[in-house]
Amino acid sequence: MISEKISSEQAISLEEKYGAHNYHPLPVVLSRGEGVYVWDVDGKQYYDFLSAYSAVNQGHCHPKIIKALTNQAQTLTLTSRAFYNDILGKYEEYVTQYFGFDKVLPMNSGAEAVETAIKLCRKYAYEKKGIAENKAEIIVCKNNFHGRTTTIISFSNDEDARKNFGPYTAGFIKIEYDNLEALETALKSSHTIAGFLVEPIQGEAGVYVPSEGYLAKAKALCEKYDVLFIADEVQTGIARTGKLLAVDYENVTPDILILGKALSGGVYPVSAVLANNTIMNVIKPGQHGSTFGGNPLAATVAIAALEVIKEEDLARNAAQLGNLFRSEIQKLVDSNSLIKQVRGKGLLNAIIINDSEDSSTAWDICLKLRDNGLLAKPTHGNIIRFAPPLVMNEEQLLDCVSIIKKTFKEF
Ligand code: IF1
Repeated sequence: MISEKISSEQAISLEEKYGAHNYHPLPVVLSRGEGVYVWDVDGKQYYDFLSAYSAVNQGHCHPKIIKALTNQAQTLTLTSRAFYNDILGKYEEYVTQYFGFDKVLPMNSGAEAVETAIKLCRKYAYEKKGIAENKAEIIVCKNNFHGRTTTIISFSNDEDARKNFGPYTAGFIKIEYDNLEALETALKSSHTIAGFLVEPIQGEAGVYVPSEGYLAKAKALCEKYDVLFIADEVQTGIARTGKLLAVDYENVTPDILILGKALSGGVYPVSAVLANNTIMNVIKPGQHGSTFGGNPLAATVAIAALEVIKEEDLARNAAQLGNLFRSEIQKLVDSNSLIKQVRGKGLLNAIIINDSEDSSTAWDICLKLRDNGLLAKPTHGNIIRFAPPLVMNEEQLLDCVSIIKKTFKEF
């Protein structure tokens, strides 16, 4: 059954009939991926300019990561944490030293890691700061995206993400993103604030890069008011923005660091929460966990995925190609009234289409880009995200730029 070839139409109708309609995918049916390329069921080749929302930074099916996966998969995939195994401790040492923290709490999805960070922050507030039980508040930013669990959408202001999923979790204060005054006002407003949870660049909101110095000053304010600075680098981390972490641009060390997506190179769900002992040691046996969290397969894959980032110097490549991409697209902005702006850092970029949020222009452009051999997808209405795998080379990037220019000319 699975091995039988299937047409695009068949694949789409099966999903329509048997799958929940929680997505509206671009009409293209992929069957193979390698490096910066994906192929559809008819063998047509595309550049992948979404990278599975920045999960395949290392490129599709990276040989080193696949080898690690297949070897471990034939040896030991899951022990649960009821017992020790010979992989997890090695991974915990590797990943904590890689990012410079004392400890890691391994989870699976990004949302699970965000939930874990919220629980850790609250528990620390009660047990180390003496905040009254159930009174802890966490400051978050408007237009945030941290995942899809009930608690996380409780502090979302995206109606699609939160409507009719109530009742909502309490204990969150929303402030303007990239606004230090708003942050200080919130920090002053209450003595029960436990943490500030922030994306170093707001991805889903449309790749909003905050002002220079925002992250460093926000961290300083958190220190001043003894509040934990929690960086959600699920999308911006793992070299995507041209540094290992987006916070590295401002030499900010978060109190709690959240990772996911490309932590596994898109090969397996792997996420992680990192913190130092004073914070992480508030978690005692039996107080948090997950069946698959930190399993030998995930741990082996994550080590390989992180080694690739260093061995292939993907942060530097992302920084260089990102500058080239934005300077090339800027020429298009200057010459084509359809594009208002290009923005981003490293290879996390977006272009803003000169049309209303609810127009289908961005979608129509993505359909044309698909016809021209490049896959991308709008985030909100009129914003198209461009995030290719970080293994792309200059020739491929310039080829993509010419596809984008050609497509916009057709509009
Ligand atoms: C969808 C995009 C959205 C994230 C940040 C945590 C998570 C994500 C900063 C949760 C996940 C994914 C989820 C996916 C679309 C995509 C996404 F910006 F990356 F494109 F939605 F914002 N923190 N982002 O970006 O991680 O539980 O998904 O592993 O839900 O539609 P997850």
